[in-house]
Amino acid sequence: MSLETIVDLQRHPLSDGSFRAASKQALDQNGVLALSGFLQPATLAALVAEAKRNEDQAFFASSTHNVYLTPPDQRLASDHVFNRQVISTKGCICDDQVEELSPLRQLYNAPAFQAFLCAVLGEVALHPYADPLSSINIHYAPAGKELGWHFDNSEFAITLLLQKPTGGGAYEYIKDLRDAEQGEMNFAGVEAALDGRLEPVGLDIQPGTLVLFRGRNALHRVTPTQGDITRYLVVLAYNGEPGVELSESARQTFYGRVR
Ligand SMILES: O=C(O)CCC(=O)C(=O)O
Ligand SMILES: [Fe+2]
Repeated sequence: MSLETIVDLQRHPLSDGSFRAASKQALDQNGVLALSGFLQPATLAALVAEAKRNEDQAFFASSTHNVYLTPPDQRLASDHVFNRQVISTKGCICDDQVEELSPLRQLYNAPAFQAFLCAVLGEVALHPYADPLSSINIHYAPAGKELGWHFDNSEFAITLLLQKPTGGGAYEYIKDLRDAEQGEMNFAGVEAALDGRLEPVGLDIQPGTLVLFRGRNALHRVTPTQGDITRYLVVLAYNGEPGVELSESARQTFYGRVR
């Protein structure tokens, strides 16, 4: 299957210099880039069917986690913001459960797609996660399920919304809330966010939209789904360096296993 049967390249000419420049500018300015109608309608329909077919394999998170996706720090009080627990209940299937012939694998590996991402992200090359679970995930959020506030392990993430619920399921974020590269955790800012004293930005997108976001320093969450249409969302995860694994605590929380 060629890339143009997966991606609407008329609307989103991934190899075009000015398209790349505009995309990079949007990402740098907003911390998020949303390309609507990215997936070709037939591919979107095939991916919804694929997600549905494999829904019964999903693991649903049931433990809590801190926003940094790390184990608690015993030296800090249990009510310290570092140790504050939030709830994630969404389900997920991992890379090793994504179908061998899925268009998601073709998109993930396509040189022209990766070259576009590199140009927009300012990376030299992209590498899959070194663990067998984390590169391609499909998330499932039926009624009442959510993804709690967190910062990503990875610098950036790419998502594709496949199916949008009637209500809820909204992606919300607060940009530049910490500076992980400088070791700045910004406990005061995170506490303000968790207490609802900072107004998050909401991103309202339609199925078939590709979203690229820098989630390492932006606090973000997905609100609980309302109604009986399950939210289906794909995450395509890459790293700027080879050999990186998702942390074991994050894998345990979201996959229920580490391998
Ligand atoms: O479901 C989404 O839109 C965002 C997913 C996300 O933040 C994550 O997988 O870390
Ligand atoms: Fe995230």
